[in-house]
Amino acid sequence: MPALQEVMRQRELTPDDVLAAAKTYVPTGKHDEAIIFASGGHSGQMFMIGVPSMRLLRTIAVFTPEPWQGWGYGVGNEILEAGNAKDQELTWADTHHPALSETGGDYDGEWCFINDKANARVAVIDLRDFETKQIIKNPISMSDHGGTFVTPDTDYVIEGGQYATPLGWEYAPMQDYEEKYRGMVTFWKFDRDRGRIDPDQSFAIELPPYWQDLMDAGKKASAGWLFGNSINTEMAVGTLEEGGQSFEAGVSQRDMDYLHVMNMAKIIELYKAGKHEPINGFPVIRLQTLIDEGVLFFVGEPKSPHGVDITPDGKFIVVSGKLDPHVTIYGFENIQKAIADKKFTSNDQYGVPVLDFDACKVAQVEVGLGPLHTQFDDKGYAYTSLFLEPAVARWTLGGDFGDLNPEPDWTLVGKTNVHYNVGHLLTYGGDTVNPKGKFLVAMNKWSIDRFFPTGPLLPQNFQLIDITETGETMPLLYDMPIGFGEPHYAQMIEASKLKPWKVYPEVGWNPHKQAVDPNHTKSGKERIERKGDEVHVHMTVVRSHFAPEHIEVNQGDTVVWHVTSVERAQDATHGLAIPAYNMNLSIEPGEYVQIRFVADKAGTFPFYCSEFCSALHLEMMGYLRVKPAAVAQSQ
Ligand code: RUQ
Ligand code: CUA
Repeated sequence: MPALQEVMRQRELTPDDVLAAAKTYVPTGKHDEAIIFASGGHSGQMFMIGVPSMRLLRTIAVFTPEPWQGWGYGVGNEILEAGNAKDQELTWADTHHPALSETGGDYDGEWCFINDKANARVAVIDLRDFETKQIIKNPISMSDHGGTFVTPDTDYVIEGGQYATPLGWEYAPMQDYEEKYRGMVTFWKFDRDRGRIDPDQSFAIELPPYWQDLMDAGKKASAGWLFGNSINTEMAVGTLEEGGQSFEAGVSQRDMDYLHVMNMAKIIELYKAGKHEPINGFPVIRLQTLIDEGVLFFVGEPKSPHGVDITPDGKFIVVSGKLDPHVTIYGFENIQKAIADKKFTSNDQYGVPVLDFDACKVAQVEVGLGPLHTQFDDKGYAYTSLFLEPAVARWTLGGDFGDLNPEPDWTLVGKTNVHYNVGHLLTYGGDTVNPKGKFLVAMNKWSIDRFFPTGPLLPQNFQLIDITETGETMPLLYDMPIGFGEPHYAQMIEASKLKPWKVYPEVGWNPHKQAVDPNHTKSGKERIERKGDEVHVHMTVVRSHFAPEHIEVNQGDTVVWHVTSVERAQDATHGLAIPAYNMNLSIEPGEYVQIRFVADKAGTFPFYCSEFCSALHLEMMGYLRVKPAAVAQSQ
């Protein structure tokens, strides 16, 4: 193809570049085969990204008000407020780990959960309309990190803590650290029929004040168990000001921290049997109860561990120690046997039995510097991110699964350099019982020279890597700048597993109830009704007008504005921007929304449609007139 050769010459592209482009290019009108749901880091949102094109498809507003989606500007406010920390309003979050809902250990494409590390909150997103339906503030913790992770059928959403505080986060001096500070894991019961977490069936467990880090729920062979990492088993309290050690130094002194092994099925039974006490009104199973009932064990893990990832068959637990060049692989059967044989080397200072490391360990693979997280594929490979190199390592899982002394075929196969400082990585379904292989994305924290410099603050870099071939070959295909927050984890699902609505199922649909709302307005029935101090506006929207267009109220009236889109055409979204009252709605085809506010500012306020919906979009407007109280009274 002479034209192709000419373009390659002019743009200085190598054959490998052109091959990478051909593997990722998605022509107009065609869709991506997979979708990434990425945490949005400090943006507090989630991002949907198409693969292999790496095009950003949309942001999902979660913890942060977002005007385009009308989130927190009249609608969604109660959901956001439910996440307040006591009386403090929160308008951002540090989202870390999205968790797609699972059935039988595989993504089912129905729900997504995500945590806020900064304030220990969890959100529920419905994947029919990609809207946040619920935000929950953890009643006993101000910090989480090991969340969200789901059990194989999404019965529970797991939220593990991070920085220890007294449970309920009341004041306690650092001298009281060992006695008063505690860690936790919270088990949020998910009610799939209602599409909500049910706080009344949820509970937490009290843990020693080690900083619990990532978690992963057992699956298949290990279903019913939960595994979690910890750092700061030193219980360093940070003595820099007294001439001692910083947290950085104090927290990384020991060579081993503790892998937490939790018998989740039994812990749930303890909760159901009432073996808990309330803290801040929330049921907590005490540490002593966990010890007495034999449902919590520790195993040493080297060194300042970060990721804990369970193999697709559920038989092995892979732990990466940030300061150890190996990944350590524990066998679930080995752990069970060590528990049954009481192979404890000691108890920790709170009395938790510590299992013999060598009895639980199956293998260690030297993967390289700064291993963090591991994902899997369909060929028996595991992939570990190496923050310090920075690279992605591919290694083989020991062949004979289930053998307590497998042949030493846990081996490093190859590495691909990434740019730069990779944190999490993800493969296609890479944390499920059914990983697909094919693509891997390195979620790089630094981009340095990869893009045009956007000032001193640079985007992160998602790098798409082709993992279809076996052996050492793992070519880099594409760089995607992420200039809107620092994503931590992400998951990739087949696009065909998602069943999004193209328009809301019926006119008058209330997305918060996922049902037709009795208050919706039918065409021809638009009206304004006064009920005491409340003025109810029953409005419809359709290209390109509001009905009614004139709304006159008295200063001090409460306006209850019911807006129904009678549109049935895909993508015929309207907005409703109300100046001075800081409101903007996104009214999608068929949607019913209700806003309520006190008309405390007198004046003339042109409201208008804020989505370019038609040729006469500018004409889609109306007037809200708020008559001053003095004038209204004199009439
Ligand atoms: S993590 S720092 Cu998932 Cu590696 Cu939050
Ligand atoms: Cu409706 Cu613009």
